[in-house]
Amino acid sequence: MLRPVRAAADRPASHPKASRPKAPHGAAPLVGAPRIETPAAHAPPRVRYRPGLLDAPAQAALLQAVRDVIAAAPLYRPAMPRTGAPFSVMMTNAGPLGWVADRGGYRYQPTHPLTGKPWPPIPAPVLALWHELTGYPAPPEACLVNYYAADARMGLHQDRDEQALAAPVLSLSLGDTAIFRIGGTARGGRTRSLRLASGDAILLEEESRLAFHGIDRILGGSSRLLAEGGRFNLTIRRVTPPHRAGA
Ligand SMILES: O=C(O)CCC(=O)C(=O)O
Repeated sequence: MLRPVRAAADRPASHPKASRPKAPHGAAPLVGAPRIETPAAHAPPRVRYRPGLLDAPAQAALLQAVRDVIAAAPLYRPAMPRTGAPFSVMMTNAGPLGWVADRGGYRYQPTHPLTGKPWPPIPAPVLALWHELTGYPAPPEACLVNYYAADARMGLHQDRDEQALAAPVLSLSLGDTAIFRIGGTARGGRTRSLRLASGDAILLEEESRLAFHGIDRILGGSSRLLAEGGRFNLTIRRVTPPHRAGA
């Protein structure tokens, strides 16, 4: 069961915006981000941050959904384009499209790279959260599942393999707390960090949609949700613009 949105407390260029973005459904803007009136490419923008969005039953239900996805589409270790260096993070996907990385590059594809099977459907609770939090008029097409063991990390990067850059990116955390780092839309500028604990959600949208972001480290043992330890992150994205997909 998902905890309801609290009503009152609740690759191209960036799009700087002077005012705070409106939160969907009258929810207050999310806390945890400093007010930045004129975000520049080198400054970390606001992100919508929902600490504790998912209560314990909702986390358990989402974890079971993740385990079901993994049973159908096993976690595998992607590799960096060109060098073939392995990621420290393991990945799988749900949805009509999955994000993959290998020597051939970064891309979306409809099938698992090892099994050749279509990715399983995006779990219902994930679809519900997407619609509740984003207000985007089309469903997501990709739910990337990242698994971080205690020593895994993810370097600063932009999410820019999608054509639907007007759609937000929703990120959900389960398990050990992660130190999330976010900067501006240009590499090398100021960054700031945020702790993402189990049940937290963030949205990259508007001026933060193309912000550089990554995971510095995992605080091993900070959650007991995963028996094996570590952290799952679900990164939920619309890949194609709705008019092209007919959605
Ligand atoms: O694990 C996270 O919170 C971030 C994941 C991420 O940046 C990505 O999958 O592109």
